Amino acid sequence: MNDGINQEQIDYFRENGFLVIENFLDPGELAHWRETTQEAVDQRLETVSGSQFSSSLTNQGNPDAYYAQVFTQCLKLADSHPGMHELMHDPRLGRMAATLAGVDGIRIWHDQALFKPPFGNPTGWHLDNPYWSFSSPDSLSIWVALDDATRDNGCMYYLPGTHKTATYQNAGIGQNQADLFKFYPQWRQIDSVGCPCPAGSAVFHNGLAAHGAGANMTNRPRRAMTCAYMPDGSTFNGQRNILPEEYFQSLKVGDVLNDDTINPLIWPK
Ligand SMILES: O=C(O)CCC(=O)C(=O)O
Ligand SMILES: [Fe+2]
Repeated sequence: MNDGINQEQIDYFRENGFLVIENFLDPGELAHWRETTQEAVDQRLETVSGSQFSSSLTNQGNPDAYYAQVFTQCLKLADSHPGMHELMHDPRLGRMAATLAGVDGIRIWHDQALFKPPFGNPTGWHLDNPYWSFSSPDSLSIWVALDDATRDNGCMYYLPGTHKTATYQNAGIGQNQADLFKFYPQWRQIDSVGCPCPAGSAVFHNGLAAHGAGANMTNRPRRAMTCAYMPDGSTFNGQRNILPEEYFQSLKVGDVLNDDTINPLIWPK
């Protein structure tokens, strides 16, 4: 694993809100991440098919819905798959995330597999942090390409620097690619940067950086494994997102989100 982060990379990330890590996984690690993620996703889809939990653990409740065809989304796979638990709890990932964010400690907010299906819909421009139960200028995610992500099959695109001017207004991932610009009309002046990623490479992005992905125009899936991170010490903002109902009910706005089972501290261990 190419887990070193140098000052130039930190500067680039803080300036632009995203950073590509080339050759993040070596070929052996890539094979292991692919196999583990595919198995965890297959298991999840089997477990939830037809069950009442389908809406919270995957977006495939109605496979014909527009959003279900943006990607197959499986959340919190580390909770149900031991191999995925091991991959996501790797302290090297935590150190990279904490270093880029410039924070002492980092917790997993949630992992999620995002498999854009063959001929899948584009991922509309959006921000991530406004979905989550804490608000932080330092939240971030890693997005690991398990297949070559290209301009043909839905690689990631970013609007550089938008994390610096983002408020918490968000459009969500809907059918209109451009809904986000209703809230941020000034961002229409910014040229997007596509980030084609060979399999095994990764991109980090700040949770307030505007991003999206193109349609998958190929007949093959574009698989990615991702993990979102919360700086240690972040506080509850009133939104439920992935929080279990009982825990959510017990929280007051401003409480520190420090439950080690739900949001494990992966750096420092
Ligand atoms: O994989 C995609 O198409 C979108 C990924 C994304 O929005 C994210 O990782 O935050
Ligand atoms: Fe996102």
